[in-house]
Amino acid sequence: MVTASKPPAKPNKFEKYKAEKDGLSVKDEIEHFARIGWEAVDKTDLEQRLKWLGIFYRPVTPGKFMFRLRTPNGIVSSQGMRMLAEIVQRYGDDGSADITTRQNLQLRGVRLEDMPEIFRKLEAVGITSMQSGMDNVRNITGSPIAGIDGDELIDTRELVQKVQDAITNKGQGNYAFTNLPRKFNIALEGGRDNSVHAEINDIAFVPAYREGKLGFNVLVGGFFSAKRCASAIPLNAWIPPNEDVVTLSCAILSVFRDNGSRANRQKSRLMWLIDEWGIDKFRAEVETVFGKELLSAAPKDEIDWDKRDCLGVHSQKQTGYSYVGIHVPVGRFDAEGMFELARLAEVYGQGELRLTVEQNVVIPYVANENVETFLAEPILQKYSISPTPLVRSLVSCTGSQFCKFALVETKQRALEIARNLDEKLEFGDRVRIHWTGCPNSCGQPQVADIGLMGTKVRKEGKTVEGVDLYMGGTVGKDAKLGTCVRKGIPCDELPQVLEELAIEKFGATPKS
Ligand code: SRM
Ligand code: SF4
Repeated sequence: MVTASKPPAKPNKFEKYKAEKDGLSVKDEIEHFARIGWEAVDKTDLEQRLKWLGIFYRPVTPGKFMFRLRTPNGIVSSQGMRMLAEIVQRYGDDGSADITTRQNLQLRGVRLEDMPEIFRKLEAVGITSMQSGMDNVRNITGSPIAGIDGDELIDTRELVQKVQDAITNKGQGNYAFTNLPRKFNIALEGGRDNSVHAEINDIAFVPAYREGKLGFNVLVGGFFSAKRCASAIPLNAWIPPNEDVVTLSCAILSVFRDNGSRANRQKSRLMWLIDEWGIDKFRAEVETVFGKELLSAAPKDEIDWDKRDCLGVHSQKQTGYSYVGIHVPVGRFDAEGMFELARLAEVYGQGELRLTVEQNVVIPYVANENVETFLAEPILQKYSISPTPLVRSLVSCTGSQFCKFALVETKQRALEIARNLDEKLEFGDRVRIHWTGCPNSCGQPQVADIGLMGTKVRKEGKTVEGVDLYMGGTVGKDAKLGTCVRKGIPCDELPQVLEELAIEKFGATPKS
């Protein structure tokens, strides 16, 4: 078993329990846990270590677990989606699924006693949940239209899968990377529009030509946390789009694992280590583990487009085919919706669905002559291909319905406000609103035109739900993070505030 080579002077409580027993080891106990029932499971195993398998105890709904999968590059087979729908369906009103801001899926209402069977079923359809939570590498993102985008530079699908396989030992679990100092995000962009939000990942690979050869420039250290948000910075490295991507990812992870701070968890993300060492020393340490010389970065990358949201019907690079982007409001769907989208992918496509970081779905390979029939499918009334403007670009984290960190309810409120404003106002351009229930920033308010971060506010002698307002986030080419421009807006005043903002800053006009 690999452990941190630099024991912390004063380890935090997470480090103590990780040192006692690696999170991954609960894999061998899952049948036992299922037999004894969740109430009898050791508290740390229940509330913490199970996250190594993607099983999240929810204090808000005890006994009904959240189950986080891995969907590398956002790809799910229709067979897999149907299997997931069956799991969700079994839990009746408790069962639902969320598309996450890392183009991933989380199931709701899952019971611990069912987990052994669920794992067997998922293995049969090639889905893993291994190392999807806590101090692990999260779902690895890539362009949702990889391999079908006519303007794509590098098809990242295979590489993303390879990086995931290396880190998780092909989904079986890999003790080499289960005791990182903190969570870790990796993204591989192959398109021109920075679909993955490269700048907010601990490692991002972005396409770049070096001496006429196409490969990736490497960025490191991007992250959000309650105390600090930082954009990724250049490692000054370029690598070809081959196995080197896997080797370099593992090298960076090893350097982080062995040297990252394990004392204060607010200072444990990769950027803190880069700050401590300086980028040159960090690069040199990575190069040593990488085992060969790192080439310097290409002078510029190829991210030169605005970010696409992929909704609607678009021609593929394969002649005669289109991909169809389908909007799933704030990423939440039920078993019926999952079954239906799986069916559409099978009947009209090639049995594959893609997920986006905007929490939506793409169905590739719809033959052009079938697009009209496809669009007449009843499920597209619920999950539209052309939703109203604000709803279209709405993103939201989980919020207080299931998350104990949440200071506000998010998804339902986000939708209600956006729908009402869409009814009142006419919008020219898209306005991207991101909601996040607390400063952890899972809903990425800093990348939005309008970011709303949950907080508590005093109003008329009472504590009520409110938000801090973020603005100025840009995506795509030259993406930059937005900042907080106004604090403590009570949620009941928000519709008015947003209406004024939409008119003054985003050119919206009242509908007559
Ligand atoms: Fe997150 C913790 C949900 C993307 C930063 N995040 C949590 C937990 C696990 C807390 C908990 O145990 O309740 C949330 C689970 C709630 C639930 O029941 O769903 C949670 N995070 C989510 C998701 C589901 C939001 C969503 O609705 O899409 C996203 C799952 C992604 C995935 O598939 O793996 C999600 N979280 C993010 C992102 C966005 C991203 O990766 O682009 C961030 C900011 C980027 C980053 O990490 O640098 C993010 N989540 C956090 C943090 C703050 C990390 C830090 O360094 O301080 C926490 C708290 C923590 O780790 O201590 C957190
Ligand atoms: Fe929970 Fe906060 Fe993340 Fe929202 S931002 S899912 S409330 S931890």
